Amino acid sequence: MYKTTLKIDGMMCGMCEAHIADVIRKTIPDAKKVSASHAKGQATFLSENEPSKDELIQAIAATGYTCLYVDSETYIKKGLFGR
Ligand SMILES: [Cu+2]
Repeated sequence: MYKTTLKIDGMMCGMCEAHIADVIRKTIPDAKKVSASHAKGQATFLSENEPSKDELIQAIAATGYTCLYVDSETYIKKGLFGR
C-alpha cells in the first residue's frame, strides 16, 4: 500500500474538495480513502500500487487547480497488532 499526499493550490470550499477527490478517483482507479481539505490545501489517498505523479499533476491541472507536489510513501496498515 502507498499513501499519497498532494499539495494543491486553488481549493476554496467543499465543492473544490469534491472536484479534486473525483479527479483522483478517475486518475487512480484503485485509490481508496480519498480525502481533500481546502483548509490544509492538500489531498490524500491510499492505493495498492504507486501512483503516477505526472498523471496526477496533469489531471489536476486540467481541472483548473495547481498541484504543487505529490509525495508517495509506503503505508503499513495499522491496527493489526495494536491495542
Ligand atoms: Cu470551491
